[in-house]
Amino acid sequence: MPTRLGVCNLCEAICGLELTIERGVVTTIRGNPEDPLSRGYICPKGVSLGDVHADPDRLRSPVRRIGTGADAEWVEIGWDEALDLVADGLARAVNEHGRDAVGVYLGNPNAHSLGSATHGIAMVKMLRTRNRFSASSVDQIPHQLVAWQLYGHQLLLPIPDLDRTSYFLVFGANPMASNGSLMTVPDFPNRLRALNARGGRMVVVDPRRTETAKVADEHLFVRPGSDAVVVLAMVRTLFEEGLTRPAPYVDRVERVRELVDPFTPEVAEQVSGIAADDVRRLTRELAAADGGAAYGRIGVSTTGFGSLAQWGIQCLNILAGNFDQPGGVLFTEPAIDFVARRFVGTGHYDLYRSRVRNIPEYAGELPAAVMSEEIETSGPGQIKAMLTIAGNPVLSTPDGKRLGDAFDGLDFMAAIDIYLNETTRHADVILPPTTALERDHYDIVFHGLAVRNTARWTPAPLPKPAGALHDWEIYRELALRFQRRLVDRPRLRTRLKQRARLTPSPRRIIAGLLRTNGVVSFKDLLRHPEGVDLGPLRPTMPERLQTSDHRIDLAPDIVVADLPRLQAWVDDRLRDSPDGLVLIGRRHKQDNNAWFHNIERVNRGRPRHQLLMHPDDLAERGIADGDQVTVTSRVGAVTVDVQATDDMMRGVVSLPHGYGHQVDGVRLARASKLPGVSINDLTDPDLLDLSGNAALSGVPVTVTPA
Ligand SMILES: Nc1nc2c(c(=O)[nH]1)N[C@H]1C(S)=C(S)[C@@H](COP(=O)(O)OP(=O)(O)OC[C@H]3O[C@@H](n4cnc5c(=O)[nH]c(N)nc54)[C@H](O)[C@@H]3O)O[C@H]1N2
Ligand SMILES: Nc1nc2c(c(=O)[nH]1)N[C@H]1C(S)=C(S)[C@@H](COP(=O)(O)OP(=O)(O)OC[C@H]3O[C@@H](n4cnc5c(=O)[nH]c(N)nc54)[C@H](O)[C@@H]3O)O[C@H]1N2
Ligand code: SF4
Ligand SMILES: [Mo]
Repeated sequence: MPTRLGVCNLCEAICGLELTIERGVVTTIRGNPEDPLSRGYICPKGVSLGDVHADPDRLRSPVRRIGTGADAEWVEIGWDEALDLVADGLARAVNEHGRDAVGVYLGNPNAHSLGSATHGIAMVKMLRTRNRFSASSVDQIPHQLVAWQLYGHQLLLPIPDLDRTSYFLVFGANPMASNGSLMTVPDFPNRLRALNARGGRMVVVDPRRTETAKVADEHLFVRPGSDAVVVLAMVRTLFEEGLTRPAPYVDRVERVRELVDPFTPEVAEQVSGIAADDVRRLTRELAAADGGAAYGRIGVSTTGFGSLAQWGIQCLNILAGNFDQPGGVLFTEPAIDFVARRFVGTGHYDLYRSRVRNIPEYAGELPAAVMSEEIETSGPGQIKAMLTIAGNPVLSTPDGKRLGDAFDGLDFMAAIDIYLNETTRHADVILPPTTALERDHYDIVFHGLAVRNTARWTPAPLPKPAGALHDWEIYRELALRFQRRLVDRPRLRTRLKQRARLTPSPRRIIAGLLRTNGVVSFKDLLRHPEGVDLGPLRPTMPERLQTSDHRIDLAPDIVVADLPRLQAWVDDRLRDSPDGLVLIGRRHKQDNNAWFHNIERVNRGRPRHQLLMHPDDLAERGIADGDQVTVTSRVGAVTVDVQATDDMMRGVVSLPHGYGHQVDGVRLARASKLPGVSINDLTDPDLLDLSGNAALSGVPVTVTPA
């Protein structure tokens, strides 16, 4: 049976695959045991990748919408007509209302497509709009802002050395379900087993006893949104107990000591529910470990104090002597160094602000949480036309329902997407690119965030169908056609440079980048399609720092300026401890953000859409397990089944994100069979971190019988 090697691009674990292909159809997918990073691991979603390719509901040619709402009809059109329509719609908005009249949202799969890295970024730049949004601001902007401030580049992120650590302290992440994030770690379950086998420990801090918490040595419940205080109390404990061991290239350590002084373990206990003694003990354990790593992920970055929490976690690792140490946290040395090469800029903050609410930009992006108001509010700079690329923000961003309504008020909307869904159904035209198995892949992003240095070039395992376009070809065509229609075009020299950047294929770009980097050649990668091992993470400090003086300022002004707001939040809670319920999200192994719910292989089995709630919280409200409840927040209400479980902390309820596929009675592919509601019809666009990241976690709600 013919087999081909492939790669799964669904999540950050980037597992290597072995596909059996019969007459153009993928019949089985296995993990590739020869892959030096994923070592044969695969999860249920990876097994189903062929189902996306074969899915009859997937769009295979451009479609144009005729009519609106439930009466809308979708008509297939040719590529030339479709690209012209989109270029016309976007250019008209700019010509009539100025460049900010086009809004663009980049969804999560962009991070997993080589074409989006090599050509998508360039196309978006050519739109020259300030109304740029992406999934980053409902995800990891706090990490990026802190990395930029401490290390000089927003993507220079220290990665836990999971294969050698002896103490792994996890805040707000569930790698048993998510397979790791900002820590590419395929085969997390086995790597964890190895950690245990060498006598190491994993401690999980989470408001839910998650799949990861259940296999941890210890789990501590934490009140959502309070991690910043816990982490700063740990930093304070390091000082108090004389456990700090900062490297010589770290500045302003004394300033940090002063700043964290108000955040005692006792204060942390009161706001978080974690006992002061535990705060002290965890600190000692982390500091005493021979290679310890503190790690915080989306559960802490999507809170009102995500940046302070991420800063605190960096301080913990740096001060406890775990930074740049084997077994601690280290920077990667990817074969294509996107940091040193400035594939994306170093980072910037508050160069301009959003028009309606005056929220600072971060790195050229405005928060997704301001998208609706920028579409709805008339005046100069209003978004009149929108382009979404591989995103479903109606389900993924706060108050998504309102965003869907806002989309209907646009003059024009286009989507580059492989499905008709809650977001793309508002578009006038949808442009579907080839899918992951039909395109070449090199992971510029996630090799650079992985627990081991590896490199891998994967030629497309399936051929490009006749008449199809790769995403990078769509970006190129769209960019050029758009620009041709502009009244106010850039100078010829700029245009020629842009065109030159869009011309070569991703394959040629990767070959070129590898040649100049000299770590591993493109030829080597062609000879080893399973991937090339470049070894474990190594100390690189201080040379690797991207700060101008090659030093770390541990108390960056932008970040510490948010401490008074945290103090006020703490004071509030110390005055009257809130007894209301708060809502958090969750991920399941079988879910993939806001899509994949029509892939039957992963959606058989028990329903998993329920609101999870502690039995005592239910009893208090006279609600029984399995009842229907109405969950209400400031922005909306949803009705959903409830499931009693003492895996939830008291006072905290949980819904998965990416559900709620039945919109206004419109049947969206087969996904509409899946029950559930959208958590983001409850999340509040007013709740933001300093960085503009949405505080999706810890949203105040009430729960009543439906
Ligand atoms: N409440 C709450 N909300 C959250 C989260 C949470 O934890 N809680 N998580 C947030 C996070 S971390 C993220 S990253 C976002 C993700 O949210 P989004 O950025 O909206 O991304 P997805 O939900 O993955 O949607 C992917 C879209 O891309 C399309 N697609 C899939 N593959 C391709 C492809 O190859 N090319 C193209 N062009 N399109 C493709 C799919 O059809 C789908 O429409 O959600 C965020 N929203
Ligand atoms: N199976 C699957 N895997 C995925 C995805 C998916 O949709 N499905 N999405 C991918 C994406 S886009 C991302 S960004 C990553 C995210 O990867 P992870 O960060 O591992 O994501 P989650 O599983 O949502 O874990 C977040 C955890 O934070 C907890 N939490 C919520 N609020 C708080 C809080 O205030 N404090 C603390 N300490 N914990 C809190 C939640 O209970 C949850 O267990 O996963 C990726 N992998
Ligand atoms: S863990 Fe699963 S979804 Fe993630 S890359 Fe591996 S196979 Fe794909
Ligand atoms: Mo994400």
